[in-house]
Amino acid sequence: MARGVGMMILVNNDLMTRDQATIDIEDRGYQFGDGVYEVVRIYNGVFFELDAHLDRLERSAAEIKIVLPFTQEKLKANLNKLIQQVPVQSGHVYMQVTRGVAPRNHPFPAKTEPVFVAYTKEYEKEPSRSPGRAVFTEDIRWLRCDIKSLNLLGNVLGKQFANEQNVDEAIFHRGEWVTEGSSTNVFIVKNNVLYTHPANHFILDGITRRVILSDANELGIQVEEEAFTKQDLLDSDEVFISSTTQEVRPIVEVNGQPIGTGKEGEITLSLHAKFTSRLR
Ligand code: DCS
Repeated sequence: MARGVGMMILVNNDLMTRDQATIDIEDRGYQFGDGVYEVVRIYNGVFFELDAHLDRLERSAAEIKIVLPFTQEKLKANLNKLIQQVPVQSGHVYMQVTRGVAPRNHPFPAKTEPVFVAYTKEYEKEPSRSPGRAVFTEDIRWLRCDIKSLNLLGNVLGKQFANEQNVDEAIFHRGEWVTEGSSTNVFIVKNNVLYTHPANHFILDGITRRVILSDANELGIQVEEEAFTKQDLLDSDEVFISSTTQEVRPIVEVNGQPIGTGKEGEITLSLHAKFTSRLR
């Protein structure tokens, strides 16, 4: 990331320039990945689904026994200060909280203050939502994928694998069962029924995923939160992925095999249209 002039970082309750923001070498986020994070989209200068993201941040933190060092109200006020200082038209805010700074030792330190950091990014161009391609790869992550943890090695290796094959996403599976993408949730459509993995410890319960499920209900699309296999996915009529940054993105080829007609499907299109209509 460029050290752009005017880039401001929120560190706990204070706004500062990037050069002023320093991270201790014994921050547990740095040494253990001991922390959690969120990415919130900004459309037309406004946070999208901020409350849902802040609730999830609090939940992720609580699951690893970090108590946020401020109330959600205070955090919201701080984030608003951040985008007042550095206005963002279309982009996102990244935020993370770590357990804090202490001499390196696995157990939680007796006393430590969590360290919170947030900064925004303005997109130079809108993220692509053109039909994408994916590859399957074994889900080697731990069994608490519901926690939005800073430990992203499995995700990073998955995305790198996809990049090396010149495709857009790695679709994880445990044995035959599809879980989610390396940074997205995965949906399939078969005979006009929308399927996605249930929100349990095998996946991150995506905020975009929740919006899509509610939109599908409103559109009268039958929804089943049910796990499906790799073969189900290959045999489906439509596949799409969802995330804060990629919204609803059609996947038209997996492991070199075309899905359905090989073009963006109708249900995918209608769900993206519905999603976009929320942003007006
Ligand atoms: N699954 C995983 C593993 C993710 O990392 C993400 C988001 C999602 C699903 C989708 O969740 P949201 O709909 O709440 O975004 N990944 C974020 C990330 O690391 N960068 O951008 C989004």
